[in-house]
Amino acid sequence: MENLERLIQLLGRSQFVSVLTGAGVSAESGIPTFRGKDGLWNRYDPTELATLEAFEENPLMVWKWYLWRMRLIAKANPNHAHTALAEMESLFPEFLLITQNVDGLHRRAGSKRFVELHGNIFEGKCRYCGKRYSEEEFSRLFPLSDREFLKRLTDEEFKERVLEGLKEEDLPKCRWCGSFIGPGVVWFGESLPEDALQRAFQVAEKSEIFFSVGTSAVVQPAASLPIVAKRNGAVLVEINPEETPISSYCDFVFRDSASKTLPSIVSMLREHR
Ligand code: BV8
Ligand code: ZN
Repeated sequence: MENLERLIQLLGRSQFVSVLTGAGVSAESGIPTFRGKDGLWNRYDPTELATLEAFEENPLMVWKWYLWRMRLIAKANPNHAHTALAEMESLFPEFLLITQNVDGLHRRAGSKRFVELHGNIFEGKCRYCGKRYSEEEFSRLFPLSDREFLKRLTDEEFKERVLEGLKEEDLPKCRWCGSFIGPGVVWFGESLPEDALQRAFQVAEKSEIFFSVGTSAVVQPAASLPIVAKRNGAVLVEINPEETPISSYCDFVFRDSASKTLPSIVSMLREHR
């Protein structure tokens, strides 16, 4: 317990705090992590499927995988970790949430001060002419991708309509160049959104306390953020039930779930203030 006490003392004196989140934060909302054991398609390796090569090779298979994930996300709700982070941002003059997640749950939990390093799964992106499609535009162009529609589909209907019924000619085509539109996420081998990445590194350099929550800290360049923070004098905090490559650099390690640890940090901090 004294670990938590010490961290609360430090947080009480800090102006500038930032948090990096990964799939582990959404695990308890029922969204499978990348390297987790559950999930229908876990026999595929995301670094295989979440690539332009896979999409060019087999756009139908890639879209089926994404629609399967989008439906899980549409049916999911933010958990206590997301709500704690949304509260946390109002406790510090300078705060930024940097997420690798593409599920939009931080936004739904009420977070305002955040950047999405790897995009948003409900948006569309044409990799050939660069045209972007907002969630609203894209769900009109590709009704199967509509959050409300997906949410209502039973497993049976999803299997019929998508896994078995979806044909390549049903896939969304770009209004500008006619190519297949892909999901609005950053695939392996694709560069991250410049502004979000730049902001994330600037914040990592200035943070007094940097949290790494629910991430295996292997995917670059996001995984360098905790190290950059530490090198610039930040106190590094990891919240993850498992060991990661950055654990040994951390000043505080909470080997526990985010949905337990974050709410206790936030409630103790509120009392402390
Ligand atoms: C780029 C969107 C180049 C897609 C994602 C060799 C060495 C080093 C780097 C590379 C290399 N080969 C290739 C690279 C680069 C590559 C990379 O890092 N590969 C890794 C696999 C080695 N990176 C890229 O390709 C990036 N782009 O480098 O471009 C470039 C440069 C200039 C110009 C042009 C090109 C792009 C990376 C982004 C890829 N897209 N997502 C989609 O979602 O479909 S990454 C994907 O992984 C997700 O965004 C995810 O968030 C992210 C990281 O995974 P985690 O979030 O950490 O999730 P994971 O499952 O791994 O871990 C979950 C953790 O939670 C676990 O630790 C678990 O213990 C914990 N947990 C579980 N339950 C809980 C919990 N924690 C707390 N509470 C719980 N309840
Ligand atoms: Zn296009």
